[in-house]
Amino acid sequence: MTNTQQKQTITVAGGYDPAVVTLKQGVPAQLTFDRTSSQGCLDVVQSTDLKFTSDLPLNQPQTVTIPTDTAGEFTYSCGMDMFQGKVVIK
Ligand SMILES: [Cu+2]
Repeated sequence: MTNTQQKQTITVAGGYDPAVVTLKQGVPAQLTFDRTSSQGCLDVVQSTDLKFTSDLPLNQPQTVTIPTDTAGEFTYSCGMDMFQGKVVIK
């Protein structure tokens, strides 16, 4: 991993895989959500903690940039907060 950028792809298919992503503090980060199944109600992903929201059309990976200034554990979820994933920044 370089110190200039970090990227992680999360597969969305009846949940989030991997469910926990660990990122380095202070290094710009992008998460790409790849929704590969119409299962569940995962067509929106959102995070109040990480300040993003994105529609997830089937089989069209969507990339969001997230802040990594603050260390800690942050959650994101589907539009109805039924499925959750976690980002750990340290
Ligand atoms: Cu939901």
